[in-house]
Amino acid sequence: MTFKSGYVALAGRPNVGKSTLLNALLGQKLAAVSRRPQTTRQRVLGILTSDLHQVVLMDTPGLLDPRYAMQDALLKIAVNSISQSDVLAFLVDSQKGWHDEDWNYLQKYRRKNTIVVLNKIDAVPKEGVLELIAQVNQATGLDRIYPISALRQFGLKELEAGLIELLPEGKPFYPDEMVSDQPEKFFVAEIIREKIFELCGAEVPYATAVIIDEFKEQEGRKDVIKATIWVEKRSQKPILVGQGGHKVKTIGINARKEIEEFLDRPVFLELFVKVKEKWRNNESDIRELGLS
Ligand SMILES: Nc1nc2c(ncn2[C@@H]2O[C@H](COP(=O)(O)OP(=O)(O)O)[C@@H](O)[C@H]2O)c(=O)[nH]1
Ligand SMILES: [Mg+2]
Repeated sequence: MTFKSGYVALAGRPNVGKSTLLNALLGQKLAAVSRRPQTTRQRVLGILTSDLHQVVLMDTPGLLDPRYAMQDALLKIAVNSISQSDVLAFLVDSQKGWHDEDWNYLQKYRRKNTIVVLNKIDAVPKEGVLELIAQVNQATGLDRIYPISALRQFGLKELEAGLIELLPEGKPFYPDEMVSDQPEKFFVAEIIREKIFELCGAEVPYATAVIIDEFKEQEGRKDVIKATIWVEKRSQKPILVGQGGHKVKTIGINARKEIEEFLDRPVFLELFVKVKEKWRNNESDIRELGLS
């Protein structure tokens, strides 16, 4: 049999479960997941390789109507990923049903090979899922519709088989031991960002960017990681720092545990909180913070 390999874009509106699906398909946590929309800020690659195929999954920021410069940059990343893909896997949140917006984005970005993934079926009664499949099929004319739960890991085998079926024949793009194209440093920053989303209310997480200033591996000693959490207003700094530094300390402890799991070695993590006024509205700041 000939080897098959290609790129699959996991795309859809914010919060439909794209990052959760990437992690579930890889059986490893790569992408930051959160209950809030717009946690994903970069294209994250996850590479699934077997003897017969290589599926290069691209997690992407959510499709939305951009309201500020950072959202413009995010939408561009998503649209570029879709245009580079061999297969578009368009995710829909089954709990929310099929919306006009899903239909609009699907029409706009549809590729020759497009499948629809109905995620979160664990939260919907079976009849609801069957109705949704019929509805999506009628609206889009697509018959490759996969009901899954990324969280509970239902339907993933069928989905994976469906993706492989659509891959073009070709050599692998990456060595078979490679799981992502991003360096460890990137995932460390993502883990810290995820903890900020978990621990800080409302607006602040969206106003933050995490930059790893130092990542030093040391023979026989713990690795040293120093990171800065950038916020965009003076008033946001005390919210992140907390009473007597309590908040940033908790972010640090939670992040360190997960970073150690991810790297499979002990680390020393130091966090700083700094202000860069209105960075989300400033294109050069967005570039400097590595977001475009
Ligand atoms: N019930 C349920 N929740 C899910 C499922 N997949 C993802 N979620 C939740 O949906 C939220 C958004 O997930 P995330 O992967 O960050 O979505 P993204 O914005 O599309 O990347 C998180 O709270 C996830 O735990 C699923 O299959 N079932
Ligand atoms: Mg995401």
